[in-house]
Amino acid sequence: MRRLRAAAAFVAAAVVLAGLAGCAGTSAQPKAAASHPPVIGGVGVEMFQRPWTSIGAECGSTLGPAGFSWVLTSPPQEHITGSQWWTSYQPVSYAVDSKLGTEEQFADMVTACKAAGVRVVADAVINHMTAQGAGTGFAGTAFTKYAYPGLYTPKDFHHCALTPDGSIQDYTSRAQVQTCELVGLADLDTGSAHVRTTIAGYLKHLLGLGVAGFRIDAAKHMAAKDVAAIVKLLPAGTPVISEVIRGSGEAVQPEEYTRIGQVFEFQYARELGPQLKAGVLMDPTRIDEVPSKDAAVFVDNHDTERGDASVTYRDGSLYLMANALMLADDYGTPVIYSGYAFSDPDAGAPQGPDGRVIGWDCAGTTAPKATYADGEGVCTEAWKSIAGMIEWRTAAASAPREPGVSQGAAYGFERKGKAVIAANPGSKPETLSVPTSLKDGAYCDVIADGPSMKGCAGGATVLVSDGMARFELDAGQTAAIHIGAEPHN
Ligand code: LM2
Ligand code: CA
Repeated sequence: MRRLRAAAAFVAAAVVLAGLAGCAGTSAQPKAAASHPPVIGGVGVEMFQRPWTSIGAECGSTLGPAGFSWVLTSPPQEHITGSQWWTSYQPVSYAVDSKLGTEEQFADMVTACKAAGVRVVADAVINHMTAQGAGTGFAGTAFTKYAYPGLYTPKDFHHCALTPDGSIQDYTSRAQVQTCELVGLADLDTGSAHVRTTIAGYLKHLLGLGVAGFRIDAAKHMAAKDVAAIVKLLPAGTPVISEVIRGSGEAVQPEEYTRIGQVFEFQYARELGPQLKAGVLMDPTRIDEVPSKDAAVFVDNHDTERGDASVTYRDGSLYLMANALMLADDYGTPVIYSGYAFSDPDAGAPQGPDGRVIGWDCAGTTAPKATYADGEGVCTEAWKSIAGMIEWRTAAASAPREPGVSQGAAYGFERKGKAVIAANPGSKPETLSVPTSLKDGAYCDVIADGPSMKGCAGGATVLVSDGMARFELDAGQTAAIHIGAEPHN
């Protein structure tokens, strides 16, 4: 056992060293840049279906002060009309005019966010256009499927003959996944020079409006070499995060895209969520996950909260716990998710008579609620526990994650010498002692009280003595302390 562990640690160290050797280099080696695609880093938040004016306001009031580095917006381009949220994923043109706002509002949001130290990442829907056969888009552009004025004509699309209706059926077939239609969405021929330049033109336009990078929607459905060719047309250093939903046995895997940028690692939540639901937390296995530097991770996103996510806003304290554990981890770039409550998975965010989403304000929300009305914002980004954990994460910096300890359902771990977290996903109170090298004293609990710099406001503390952080945890409670959360002696 001991030998095995040592061997595993040795391999891990060797991998880390190899990684360092690859990027540290000895200076003027232009190749080094190519082996390390740009990473946006820090902590991000997906603000799903939030109008640009709402995001701009929150950058100053909430996101900047909480320490978020970037915000992921919903797709900004013109789309089909309708009340469902997913109209955003059926582009009609690349005009920045959508249910979420105008180009001017988009630019104002970017300016406001930049002023608050928050970068804007846009969701780039570039694999396809509409599934809808004909109509007029949100900004007034008339279209038919495969013909989008000023952009594309039928020759710019794959017209796959591999399935009876041209839609993807078999995910073990690379050709189907990448050249047939995803749920009937007109599939762009991303191998063509015209398509690549047109897409890059749109993305450059967004960069001109100040965005910092992109989520590449449905990246799995484009050959990695096509995505790479498009990204290559953008200014060097533009970070992208490819959405490649990992599926075992599938032809296309996330690893193919890590030379372009980070990928969303879906496996992370698939491992963490069920542990919380079962009330049995364990150290992460990292099996079937890309290396940390290549991963963007999340507890849920707009698709998985409507799909297979085990833990969502509906789970209150467990959802908070999942997000806190993700922020405490030393793996990947964490992305918090903030959407709205729904009972109908198709239901869009509340719209005004003009079809624009009305938006909501999270000032005043400081914690998860027991219940939400349909359409009500969840406001995860405004929870003081999240801001507290971003502070905790900054304090933990690059300190490694120590092996966890358990007592009953309670589980906790230290980021060596810097910070300790403990969580009780069980149904009764637990006492847990976590080994730590923090000095003795009473530390502010940043989950209960938010960032300690704001003064340990509620007075919740955790005692450290004799090399142990001693947690008393109610059912469903998470607590976290760090080296900057001044001991109160
Ligand atoms: C994504 N990532 O790869 C997005 O994260 C996901 O939200 C998108 O699907 C998808 N890819 C395409 O961009 C969403 C939504 C689908 C919806 C599509 C297109 O999850 O349900 O499909 O957008 O709007 C809808 C209907 C579906 C219908 C389709 C075509 O829900 O039943 O399929 O339109 O009419 C026949
Ligand atoms: Ca495709």
